[in-house]
Amino acid sequence: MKRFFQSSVAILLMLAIITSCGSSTSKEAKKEQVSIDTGLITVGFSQLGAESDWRNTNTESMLSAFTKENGYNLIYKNGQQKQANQITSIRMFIQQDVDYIVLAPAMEDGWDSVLQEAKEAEIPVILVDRRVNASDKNLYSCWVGSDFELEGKKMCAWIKAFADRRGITGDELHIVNIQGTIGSTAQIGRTRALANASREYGWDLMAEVTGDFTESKGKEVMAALLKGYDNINIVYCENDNEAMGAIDALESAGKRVGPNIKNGEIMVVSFDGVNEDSLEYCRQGKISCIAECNPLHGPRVEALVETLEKGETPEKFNYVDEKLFSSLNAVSSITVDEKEYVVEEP
Ligand code: GYE
Repeated sequence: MKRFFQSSVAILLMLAIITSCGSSTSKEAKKEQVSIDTGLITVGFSQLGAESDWRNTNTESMLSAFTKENGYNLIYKNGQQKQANQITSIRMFIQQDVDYIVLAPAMEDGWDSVLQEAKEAEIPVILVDRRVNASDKNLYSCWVGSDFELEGKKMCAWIKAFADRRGITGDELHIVNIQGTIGSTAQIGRTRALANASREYGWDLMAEVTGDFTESKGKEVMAALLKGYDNINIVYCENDNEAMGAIDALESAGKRVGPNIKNGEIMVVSFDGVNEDSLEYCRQGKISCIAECNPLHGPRVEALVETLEKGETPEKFNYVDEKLFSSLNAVSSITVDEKEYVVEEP
């Protein structure tokens, strides 16, 4: 493996200043500072942003796996939810001749050229969390993350079972989807699962609008949806931060949030299960169901690097197992693709 960039001892790189991250908080800028020590494996990590609790937990997991004690120089860059920033970071990693590039891509499309550049520089790329839609799968060595469509299918199976249990027919479910960042794997999978279930069960899926995975946008979008539709009884939020924002908007508009849709409550469901506040909402029944999305990928990515260091080929696609949380006792388990999932306490 190449170590040529590491020949000088402890070069302090103020990377935050070099690239266009004017909006970085000082905390983020601090995370982006790095000192390069000789003899360690250098990893450039392009994180897509800091939009959610999931993301922040994921970043922490990466930072605590790729430490000097574990044998790594980690160059962390926050892309601020912009693909252009991530492409700039990857080009910088290539110039610095890092040993590995880890990419958590904002969206799926548009990575071919920069991945080709990394390949020509013989730097292996590991994808984490979301995926890329590359013309050639050999442009990256492997991926680790969640099955986002499965998460969505589990959620829809839960909604279906819940509605059946309460004697609510499909056409009585008036749903809005507050989507994640458009074009990201998490959004594509979760949206597809809901659209397919709506078609299959005759649910009234009235609107799909992006909340960009943030609390503020979730709130804004929910307020707008309430102006457009007066019969919403299910809000499918593609992450917990959006759900927190949506609940805020619903309550500010005088709506009651909860599972008793027959009695006029509006049911909120979401994804992640990382943030303590949303888990608490789930315990209270304010969020009726959460499909877990596990962000603790640091050690998993490190294990993939170790495999590559040994000259071995890791599995191309590495999925993590995830749960389903609800405090309502109406549904104890659901089955998706012939596999049973027990609904657990949040
Ligand atoms: O669900 C959301 C985050 O890609 C799995 O991105 C990730 C999603 C996660 O912003 O909270």
